[in-house]
Amino acid sequence: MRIDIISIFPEFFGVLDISLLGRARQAGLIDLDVHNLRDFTHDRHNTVDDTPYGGGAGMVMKPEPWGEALDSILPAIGDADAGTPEPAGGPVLIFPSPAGEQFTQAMARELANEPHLVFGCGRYEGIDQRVVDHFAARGRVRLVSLGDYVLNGGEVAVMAMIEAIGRLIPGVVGNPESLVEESHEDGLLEYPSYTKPASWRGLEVPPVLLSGNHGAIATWRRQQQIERTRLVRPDLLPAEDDADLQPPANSKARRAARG
Ligand code: 6GU
Repeated sequence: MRIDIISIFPEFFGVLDISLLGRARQAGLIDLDVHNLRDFTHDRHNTVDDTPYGGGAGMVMKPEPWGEALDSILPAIGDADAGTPEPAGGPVLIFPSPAGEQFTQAMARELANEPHLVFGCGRYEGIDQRVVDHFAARGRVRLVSLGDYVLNGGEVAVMAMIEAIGRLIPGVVGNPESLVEESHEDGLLEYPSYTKPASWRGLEVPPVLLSGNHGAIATWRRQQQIERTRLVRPDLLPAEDDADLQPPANSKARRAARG
C-alpha cells in the first residue's frame, strides 16, 4: 500500500519509522511519504493560513498550497482546473476532521484494501472548503473523525488511522489469528486475557482457562465478550436480545463448538 501524508508538522510522523509499521515499511509492505505543506507555498513566510471570510475566531488554511500539494501527489490525470474525475480506483483522499464520518474498524478494513491513501492534515479552524469540493469532483474524498472530541489538528488522528489500517494489511501482523479475536472485529469487545502465574497477589486465573476444555473455554470467552459489551458499550449490541450472538464463522469458538 502507498500512503502519502500532507502536514505542516512532517516531523510528527517520525514515530512511523519504529515498531510494527516501521518493520512493515522496511519489508516493503507500506510505502509511506510525508510531505510538508509549506513546500508548496511561494511567499517568504511560507504562509498556509489566513483569516476567515465572514469573520470569526481563528485561521483557515489557504486553498492554494493544498491544491499544489495534492496535484503533486495525485496521478497526473484529468485536468486540475476543470476538475476532471480521476479514474475509478485512484487514491482515496482522507481529511481528518471532527466534522467527518466516524472512523470504525469496518472503515479500517475497507481502507486496508486500497492501494493508495492520501491523508491531508488540517490545523487551525480547518481547510478552505473548496479544497474538499474540488478534489471530491476529481476522485474519492472522505472527511473522517476519530470520535466526538476535538484535537488541535489532524496529525494525531491520522497516526491512529494509519496504525488501525496498517495492521490489517496482509503480512504486517505476524499471526493473522490475533486479528480475528480482538475488540470490534466481531462487533463485540474482546474477552479478558491471562498468563502465568495462575495465582498473583491473591487473584486467581478463572479455572475454566486451566481446564483444557476448549469448548468450555470458547463458551466462557464468548460470555465474557457479551457481558463486557453489555456493561461498557451497550450501543454495540443488536437492538433486541443478544441470545443469537454467534461467534464469527471462522473463529476458534465456532471451530471448538464444531469439535
Ligand atoms: Cl480526525 N481531527 C481533529 N482535528 N479533531 C478530531 C478528530 C479529527 N477526530 C476527533 N477529533
